[in-house]
Amino acid sequence: MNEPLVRISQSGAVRTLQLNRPEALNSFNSQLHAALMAGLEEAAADSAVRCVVLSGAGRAFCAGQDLADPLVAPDTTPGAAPKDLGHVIESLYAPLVLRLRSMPVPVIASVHGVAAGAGANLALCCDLVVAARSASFIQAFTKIGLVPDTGGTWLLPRLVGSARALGLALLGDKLPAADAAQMGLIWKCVDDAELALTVETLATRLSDMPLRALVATRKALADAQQLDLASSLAREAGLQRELGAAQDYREGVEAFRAKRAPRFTDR
Ligand code: LHQ
Repeated sequence: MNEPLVRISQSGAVRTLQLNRPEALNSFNSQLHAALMAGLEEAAADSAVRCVVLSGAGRAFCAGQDLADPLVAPDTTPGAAPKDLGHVIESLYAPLVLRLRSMPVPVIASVHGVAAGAGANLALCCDLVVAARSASFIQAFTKIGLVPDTGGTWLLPRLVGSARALGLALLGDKLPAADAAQMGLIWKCVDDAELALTVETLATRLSDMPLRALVATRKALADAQQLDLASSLAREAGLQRELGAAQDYREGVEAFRAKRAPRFTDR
């Protein structure tokens, strides 16, 4: 039987989606895009899933777009039309980013080995990025004459500020995970042997939390980048109004007052 392009597993309420094209460092072709999108849709629709972990099989997280894929590989025949990379972004990468950022549950990127190009920004789109010490992040785009995509131009300056975003994007150097954590590009860098357990513990912890609050927090923090203070305050009021009417708020306060652990059920 053929290996699936995305290996899907479930442990408790945690769904793991593992990119599985190790022979090409999990680089994206159309089939991998379709499999990942389907895996995310399935996880989003399944109320038993309360956290998603994204990882890669083999020695890398993801090397970005598969540059050998005829979809993007320049045709060297004289007079051949250029490949429409804009269409590739619009039809594959942009929907993937928007799907990830609108997941009804938190998403953790578990990064070992290299995360390059769209693979780096795919990880950075996740809510929390935990990387093994031997992992690295490469904004590989300018090296092949392109700009950062998969949300990179939006994410990088927000995560690390303009000066560092420009340095990373212009130079395309390999950034070790420890430096990525130190500059605030990712949440955490851990020793290689600790990656699996760290991610598992974090995912279980998130899956026990009030998910609607987590998802609203993700969106409020992102949206606030475009808002002034008064508008952010108004937005916070609106979100508290909404969340304050939900079961998880009642449960959280009741558990606090009863000095017991809460059991959150909303999704
Ligand atoms: C690969 C790839 C790869 C195919 C390694 N493709 N085979 C969006 C839309 C439209 C167009 C274009 O792009 C985008 C977004 C993007 O993602 S652009 C950026 C695309 N990615 C890159 O430019 C990264 C290219 N790869 C590398 O720079 C290196 O391979 C890295 C730094 C990832 C890993 O280096 P090493 O650990 O030294 O491994 P390697 O280079 O020896 O690669 C191992 C194999 O994987 C090798 O194949 P081979 O048959 O020789 O063993 C590579 O050709 C293959 N591979 N990345 N993106």
